[in-house]
Amino acid sequence: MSLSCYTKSTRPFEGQKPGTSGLRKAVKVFQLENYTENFVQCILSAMGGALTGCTLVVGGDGRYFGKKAVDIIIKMCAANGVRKVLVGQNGILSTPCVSCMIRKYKTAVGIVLTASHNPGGPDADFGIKFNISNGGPAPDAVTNKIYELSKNIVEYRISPDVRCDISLIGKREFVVDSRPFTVEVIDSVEDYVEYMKEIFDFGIIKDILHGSKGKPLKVLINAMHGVTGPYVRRIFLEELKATPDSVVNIEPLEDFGGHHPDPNLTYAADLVQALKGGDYGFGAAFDGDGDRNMILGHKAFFVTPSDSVAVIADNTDCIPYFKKNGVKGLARSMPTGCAIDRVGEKKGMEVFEVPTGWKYFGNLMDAGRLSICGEESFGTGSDHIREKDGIWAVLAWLSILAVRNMSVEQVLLSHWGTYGRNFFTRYDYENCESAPCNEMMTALDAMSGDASMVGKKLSHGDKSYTIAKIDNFEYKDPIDGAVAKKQGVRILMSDGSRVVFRLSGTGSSGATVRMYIESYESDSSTFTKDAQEVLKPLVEIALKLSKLGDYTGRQKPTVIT
Ligand code: G16
Repeated sequence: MSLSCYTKSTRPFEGQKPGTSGLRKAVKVFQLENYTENFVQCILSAMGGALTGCTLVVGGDGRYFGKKAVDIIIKMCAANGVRKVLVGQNGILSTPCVSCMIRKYKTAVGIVLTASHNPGGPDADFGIKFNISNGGPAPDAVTNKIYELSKNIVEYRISPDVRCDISLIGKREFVVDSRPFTVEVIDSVEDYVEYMKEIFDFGIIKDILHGSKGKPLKVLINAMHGVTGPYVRRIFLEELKATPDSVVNIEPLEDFGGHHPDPNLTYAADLVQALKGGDYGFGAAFDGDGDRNMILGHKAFFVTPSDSVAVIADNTDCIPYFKKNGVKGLARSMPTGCAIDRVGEKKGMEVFEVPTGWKYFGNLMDAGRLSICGEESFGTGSDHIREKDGIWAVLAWLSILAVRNMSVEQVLLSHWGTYGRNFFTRYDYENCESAPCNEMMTALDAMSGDASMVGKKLSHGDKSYTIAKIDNFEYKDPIDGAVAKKQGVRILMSDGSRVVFRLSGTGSSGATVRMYIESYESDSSTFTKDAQEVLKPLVEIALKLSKLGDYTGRQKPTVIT
């Protein structure tokens, strides 16, 4: 029997503009009549002719409203001419896994249902992200097109009788408007796990976990009730045979247990506490959708994400994937600490500085100029897929510890010994009022256009810095020439220290101000100092210069990393 399609009338909603990584709003907003349908139709319409007969991957981080969204997407794909939908069992697929599957099955596109590290549940956030055929987040040109379509949408297409139980693995065949339409529910972790086994040598990782060459490395992996739970179970418990107490919070929950699924020192405080106890040599946590990671060593020795990617870039000989494919170039987002630049310089490799957003790495990878990249926002990854990848980062670290036979702290000390240390911190002021934050950014932008700022001396206590350059970061993609303007105000000091201000593009309401502070030290006596202590004078200078406290009314940040 052929199922019917219907065209439903609708009206545009304001603000369906994708941010740094997809459209993120409160669940209650996505639940408004036609809100989700409108946005999904705009994604499908933006594909134009590529839509007909294509295969689409869909899945997400398991948060509240995910299953409902999968159902809507299946029904709308059926009515819009998509040939096949590949969906993770129960709607579960990590963001890196979606990227892996788009590439493996050479499907046209993917839709990821996640608000990443934002809290989940009926009163929290939801998100929809569109990934293109290289497996990466849609670039600005595509998301702008989706946004433009959303402003004028008058109807969407849906086939309400396409019903599919996504808890059961297997293929369901339908005929919709006389066209064949397939939904295939697949195991959420298998393809990803197989790929990780190709990239890494699981044997050497198993060896350090079990101490075949010395004392076993005791690890604690915290999935924070996000999507990585099933992946952690399969990889760490079943493949690497880690002891059951090596993993915690591996049941995905629709509200992440009421927590922020954000792997940083504030929101993953229980991991930090557990590591401080001294029993573990290695700790890691992931965010809701599994693309972010935090790495800790013995006694909660914190590896900044900026250092983490630099260390991986410096130790590629420990990872079979890079031994086989070589390393073509390195990159970081603009606010990320510059430690990786030093690795690139020493190894004679290109190092790219792109705006915040993983989507900016995709073209460089596709062009064969970039292999390893990272962001200060706890994102680390490589050209094995086109998303950042939390579990990949942990397996990379464990490979390095195994081959080098060192602790996390020893790896860092040795790295700083070679390259010097880029001290880095980020202050977040979350959920501020938007208007004054915009005013602050406008004032900083004006400062960046004021030539008299260059050469200005700024002091706090006995520390002084001189402004060498101040601008609002602009990026021209070296591959397609696309230009991204006003990506954050950078204040570059004559000694290489940096202050950066930008507004987050991932919040669901209000404004979040991010202030990034970095300074470089080559004197080894400073390497073990506390970053907050070293950076304090520059923090004070940045706060005074920006008048951040006056604009936001906040005397303290919400999160410091
Ligand atoms: C997203 C992007 C990242 C970006 C991060 C922070 O991560 O994929 O590339 O660095 O947001 O963005 P912002 O500073 O604008 O909040 P995720 O993990 O949220 O998808």
